[in-house]
Amino acid sequence: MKVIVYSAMPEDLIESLREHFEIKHIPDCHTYTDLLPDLKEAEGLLGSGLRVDSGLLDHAPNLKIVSNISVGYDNLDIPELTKRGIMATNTPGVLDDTTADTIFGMMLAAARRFTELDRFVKEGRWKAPVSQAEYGIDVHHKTLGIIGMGRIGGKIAKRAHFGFDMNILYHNRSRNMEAENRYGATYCGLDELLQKSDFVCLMTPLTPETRHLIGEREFRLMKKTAVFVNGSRGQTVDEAALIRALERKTIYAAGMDVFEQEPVSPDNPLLKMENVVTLPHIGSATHETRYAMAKLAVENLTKGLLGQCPPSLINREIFQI
Ligand code: 8YV
Repeated sequence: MKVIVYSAMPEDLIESLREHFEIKHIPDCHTYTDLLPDLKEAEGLLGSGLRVDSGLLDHAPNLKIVSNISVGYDNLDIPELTKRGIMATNTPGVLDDTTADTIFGMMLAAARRFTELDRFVKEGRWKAPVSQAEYGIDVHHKTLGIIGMGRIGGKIAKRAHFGFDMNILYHNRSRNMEAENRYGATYCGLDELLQKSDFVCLMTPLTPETRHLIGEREFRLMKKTAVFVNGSRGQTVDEAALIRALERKTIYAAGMDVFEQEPVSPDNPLLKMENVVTLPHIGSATHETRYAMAKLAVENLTKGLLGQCPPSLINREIFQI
């Protein structure tokens, strides 16, 4: 069976795949056209970020499984894969703590102005003890609003509750009783969360319903002192509205790990703003976690192609066909 691995992958995991499959490794793949010579015979596709829709699938008549090395799977056309009887898998669970750490880092950096003041020191502008001009705002004991209380949201709530004594509000498709019972999180509507939170943390998956979930109206509902952090996908926020909100000081600061266009354009006004912390989509990017994600993706693909149910199968109906 032929498998295409289209992202960088640790050598020991490539070797474990070679025990069962013929592997074509194309680590520098940008569009599916880079895979065209091999797609026709491929039964498995393993990697992260590639758009998999009918454009690709029409060239892959033998494909049985697409194993995504990420928890988000907005790059996959799930209905189309399901219609064609192709399994789709992702990597939930193994990146929750690391991503929650990143979110807390961004909250602290934005509220306490770490990146701005790091430049202040390195550029030789620190000439006297700091004054009010360099003060930030506290994180501890504030109200944190989490939009999207899934696994990662739960880990953010855990840190907020036990580490920072924060009051937690959340908005989600369904109630998360673990977050309520263990971390004291209170379920509320989106508008109430936006109005009451000092920190607004966006963690929803990107779906047609969450595209531009946060825009002009939502920024206006937030406090003038609010810190907004996006750890989901760039498209969940109307970035032009965010830029206006920061320019007009409708909110205090933002932490952005994701952008509408990635890699972000050097002309993006967010990059010129001192009160915005920007990261290059590193939510899960540690050696340990990226290895764990790749390992789970390999397990998903191997089980799927060897006739067992992959541990993180998204379109479970495939297995009932
Ligand atoms: C990266 C992520 O997009 O898992 C996700 O949904 O956002 C990230 O971990 C991805 O894995 C990049 O390689």
